[in-house]
Amino acid sequence: MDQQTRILVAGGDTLLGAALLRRLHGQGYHQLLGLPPREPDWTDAEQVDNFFLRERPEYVFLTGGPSGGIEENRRYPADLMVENLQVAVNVIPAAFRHGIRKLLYVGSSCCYPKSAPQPLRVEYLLTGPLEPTNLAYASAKLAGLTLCRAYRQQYDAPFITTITANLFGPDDDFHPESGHVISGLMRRMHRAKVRAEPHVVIWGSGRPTRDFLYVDDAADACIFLMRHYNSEEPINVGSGTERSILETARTIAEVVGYRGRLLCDPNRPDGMPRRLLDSSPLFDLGWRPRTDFRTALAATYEWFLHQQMTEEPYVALAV
Ligand code: GFB
Repeated sequence: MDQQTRILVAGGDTLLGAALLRRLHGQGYHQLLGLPPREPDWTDAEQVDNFFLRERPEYVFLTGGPSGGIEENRRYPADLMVENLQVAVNVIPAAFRHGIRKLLYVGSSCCYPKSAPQPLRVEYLLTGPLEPTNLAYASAKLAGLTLCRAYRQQYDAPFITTITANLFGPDDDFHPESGHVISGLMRRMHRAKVRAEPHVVIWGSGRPTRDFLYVDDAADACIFLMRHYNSEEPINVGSGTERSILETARTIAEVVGYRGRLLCDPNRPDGMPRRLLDSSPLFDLGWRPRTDFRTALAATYEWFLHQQMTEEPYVALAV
């Protein structure tokens, strides 16, 4: 992959896709194809095929398909599953038919069985039942991982796959209900600070743990793997660190400057009890995340505040 290579980020409007475009651009890659909003609809097979025919991408990062936090997964499992399946079955075969040089498919840590040993190693995939709160979404992502492996086995296709930890950062969905835990809590704490509210509710028991990775680091890892990894085994992309939701909420409160109480709501689901990726295979290749957690949270909050100022006044008022 050199700076003249024709690169496609299929899903440039997703959290990770947007970060990939930022990092690739920053590293001097000029031939970035189909930048949002000129992306085709990746769920539409004809649009996808025409795009590959017209734009002739050589390298493809496949980050497309919708995702959301635990509540979004509870409300819209069918939509999440269908659209992620459609994106996979459109883009992966099209990439093969059009003879691309390499494809990287991005899976999710929710693909691991609920009760798998920790830290999660790729050999634990498909060894047990999934966490029910994200069964549909995770099944679609597992289908994408399996399809890439099938193309490698049958056609020796140059397709690799990653499993990313819980990502956060600029361009995340900060909606208080549909967002992932960091963006959702950051927004609710900001609102509570502005309104001087005495407490903020943390969903669930606060005890589950997650492996949080700043999205710019995740994007750098994907670029690194595109250059240096070529195996049919998926590879984990995580921070190497596990934090409880309550501990995470406290750090977000410090970054936001919210001094009220944090109350757990056990009526909301916890999701998977623990989720720490074993990222040692990636670290052994020579890659490490660069951004410490608090710095990443501060950068995310700064981005959020900037969005608040530039959004339409009525949206900003709703914090
Ligand atoms: O990241 P998250 O939404 O889902 O929630 P998963 C992680 C944990 O944080 C759960 C708790 O225990 C939630 O109950 N939590 C506390 C909150 N407060 C909040 C809040 O305000 N918002 C949210 N969202 N959670 C996601 C999947 O699973 O993992 C995605 O939903 C994706 O599809 C991602 O796969 C990697 O971490 O359980």
